[in-house]
Amino acid sequence: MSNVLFTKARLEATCFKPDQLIEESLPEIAIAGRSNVGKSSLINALLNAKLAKTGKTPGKTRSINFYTVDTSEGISFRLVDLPGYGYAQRSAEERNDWQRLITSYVRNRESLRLVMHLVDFRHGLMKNDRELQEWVRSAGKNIFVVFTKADKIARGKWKSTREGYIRDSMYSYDVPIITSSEKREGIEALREFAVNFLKNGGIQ
Ligand SMILES: Nc1nc2c(ncn2[C@@H]2O[C@H](COP(=O)(O)OP(=O)(O)OP(=O)(O)O)[C@@H](O)[C@H]2O)c(=O)[nH]1
Ligand SMILES: [Mg+2]
Repeated sequence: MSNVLFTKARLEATCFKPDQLIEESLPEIAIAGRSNVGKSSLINALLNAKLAKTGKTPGKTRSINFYTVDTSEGISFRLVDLPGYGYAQRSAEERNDWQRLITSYVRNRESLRLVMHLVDFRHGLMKNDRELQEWVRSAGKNIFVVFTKADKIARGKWKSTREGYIRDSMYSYDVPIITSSEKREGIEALREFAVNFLKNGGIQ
């Protein structure tokens, strides 16, 4: 496949409560991960636009944000930016709201084909990442791990670092892609993966 392009992207909706979710008219790929792992930055890199708000302080994204994307391969889909987890400064009430919003989205959303699970390449899976993997799988959804912030690790160590994480009981639909939004690494490979996945219908 030649270079897959995301030709058009727009923010379709911002949802703070389960009853605000938009209609399921396109296949969806959600971006999940710990606060500050780089979810919104990766969305901007994929869309080649500054549509998602990013920030140095964790807990930047509080809502589920739906981006509608057209591609050069003739298919359209939605990229869904989820609020991060594991942000200790949050009140118990906020954490409960997060849980309710995300679990109801992931469990009930039929158009959700894939959860891209973003993991900081420096740290690998933490306890709450493993919990996420467990309950997303129990909801019957596909998980694909994407490593972020690879620019923080020497390139010569990329392969062995990834192998180490794969051996350490991590679940991923395919070999995880290593990315850096800052250095635009792995972005084209990820676009291609997403479109191929959607084309193949996302085998359960
Ligand atoms: N070095 C480096 N920093 C990055 C990269 N991607 C994101 N960051 C930084 O990490 C911080 C968090 O990025 P966000 O994209 O806002 O993270 P998020 O996962 O959306 O965070 P929440 O919305 O709080 O859950 C920002 O300061 C980014 O500049 C990367 O590839 N390399
Ligand atoms: Mg964010």
